[in-house]
Amino acid sequence: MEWFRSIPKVELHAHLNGSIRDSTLLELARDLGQKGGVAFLDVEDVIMKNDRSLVEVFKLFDLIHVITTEHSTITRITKEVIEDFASENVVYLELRTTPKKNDSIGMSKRSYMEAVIQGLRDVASVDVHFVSRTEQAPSSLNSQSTENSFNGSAKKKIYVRLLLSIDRRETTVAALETVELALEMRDLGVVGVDLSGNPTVGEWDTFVPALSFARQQGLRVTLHCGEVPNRKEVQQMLDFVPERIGHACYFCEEDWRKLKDLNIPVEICLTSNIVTQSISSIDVHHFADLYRTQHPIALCTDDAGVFSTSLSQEYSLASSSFGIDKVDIFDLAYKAISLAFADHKVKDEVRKIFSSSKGQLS
Ligand code: 6MZ
Repeated sequence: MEWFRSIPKVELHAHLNGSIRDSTLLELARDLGQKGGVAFLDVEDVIMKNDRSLVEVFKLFDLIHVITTEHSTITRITKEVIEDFASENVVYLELRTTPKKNDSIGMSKRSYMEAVIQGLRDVASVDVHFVSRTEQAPSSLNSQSTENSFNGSAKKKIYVRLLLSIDRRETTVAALETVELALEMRDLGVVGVDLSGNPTVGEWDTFVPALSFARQQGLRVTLHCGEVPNRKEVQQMLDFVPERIGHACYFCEEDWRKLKDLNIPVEICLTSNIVTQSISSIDVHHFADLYRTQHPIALCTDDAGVFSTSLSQEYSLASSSFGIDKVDIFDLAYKAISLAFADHKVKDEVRKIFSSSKGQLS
């Protein structure tokens, strides 16, 4: 494991509320339990459970969202999630989260995202670079942004970019609101939008206006695709030609052909797919075929907290399950850089970090 931790890595599919440390989640649940907000013992059981079906995972997310409702909590978990990824040498992180509106505590989608940005600013143990487009463009949100560009310090560095998720429970109007917010927050490192949430809920047509608008405006789009069997939706999603998709568990021959013809990169979440039983066992995972045929792929955690994994563990699992040696594992991690939604300048910087780490191969 030590070697897998030590190499630089790129994380492209990580949900904020799925990546919370167990210790933090338990602490927050205990606090809320004392206030009578949840029954702590029940919550503890759910949080510490190891095997979860997809249905249970979405129940858990509803519970997590109750526990993490406050702005200050969103700021705290963002800070910790960044620290955790940086501590295992993730040098570029695309973090996704669903902006939430909650009138009872005065939370708007924008104020939710401001709490996330505050979490990025609060990280002190590593240098966080999260400004994407220009470091001078003034906007109400980015007045402190230049402070977070790298300035020659010796601290560990992590580039962070954000994706705003549209939850499949949302309406067309709510989805459009998220895209508008993403556009307003480009100067703070928002590079794209994601469609996620319980895959058995919602219809593709509901989200097309928002996703098309995002694309028109130059945002990148990634979709959770084929996480449950849904032939028609997989075809519709592939016809949309997103810049990336996540999962691709329930694909038929024709879907694979289309995906490959269109060269759409796939975010691969091995542990998540096995734990939720979307894939019956690692040896039949589609990673093997995509890797062998050199299709663009990136190993990702999905929900490091919920699935008790880390990006290092995902690389280690791929190596041991599919017999990939260190040189090729390093190469797999390196190739994920080109699939990032950040601009070329950032990707070049990340490539430099990889080049200077090549010594770790010997
Ligand atoms: C689909 C998922 C997911 O956005 O509140 N999410 N959506 N499939 C998955 N595979 C297991 N894992 C996480 O993070 C949690 C939210 O991300 C989505 C769900 O909408 C979940 O509520 P945020 O930070």
